[in-house]
Amino acid sequence: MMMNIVLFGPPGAGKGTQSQNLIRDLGLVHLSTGDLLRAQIAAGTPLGLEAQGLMNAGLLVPDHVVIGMIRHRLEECPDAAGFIFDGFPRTLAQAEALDALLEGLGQSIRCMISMVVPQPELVQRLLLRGKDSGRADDQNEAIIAQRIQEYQAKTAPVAQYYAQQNKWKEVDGTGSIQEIYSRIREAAGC
Ligand code: B4P
Repeated sequence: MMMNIVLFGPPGAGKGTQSQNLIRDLGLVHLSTGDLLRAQIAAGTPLGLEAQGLMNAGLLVPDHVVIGMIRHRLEECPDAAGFIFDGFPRTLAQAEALDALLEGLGQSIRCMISMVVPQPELVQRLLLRGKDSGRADDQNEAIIAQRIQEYQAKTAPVAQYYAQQNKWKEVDGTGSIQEIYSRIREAAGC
């Protein structure tokens, strides 16, 4: 059985950061829709062009775009020991689509780890990253606020979806990266 973990939290919660630790230690495949979208933008594909304006404005990209990308990556990795889903699912439609895709493979989500970080710290972390990441969506406080608002309106309800399946686990996302990582491993039981 694959070990499939969803890392969940608002922008800047540390999903990408902690994903790196999990893939290093557990040999899982990292599936970050943010990274996949940025790769499409860098390659100048039609999909990337469609996504770029939305991302730079702090808005979510349409469900069908990200679901298609995830389907493609799952098909590319039939022998994976499991996946870390980072930044996906971000809407209820995406969560349902992910369950259906995994069911088609005879697999399921083991747990969803929700990282909790107070809003002022999120803003601070993202502005700090924006200084050298070159990410347009990290450089402006109004765009960061828009991303957090989008998260609260569309993404936060996804936690309830996993809670109903008894798969939702909450961890404190503040402190050192190593401390948070230990909390995640404990919550996931791995
Ligand atoms: P993402 O790339 O997923 O961006 P993110 O949420 O900002 O990144 P992440 O949460 O991984 O960053 P991290 O906390 O690790 O999405 C970008 C955009 O793509 C979205 O706004 C949307 O437009 C689009 N998109 C992506 N997926 C989508 C989907 N499924 N549906 C629709 N649209 C989608 O890191 C933040 C910073 O904090 C880093 O600098 C890090 O070093 C720092 N940090 C981490 N842990 C820390 C700690 N413990 N202490 C201090 N700093 C820490």
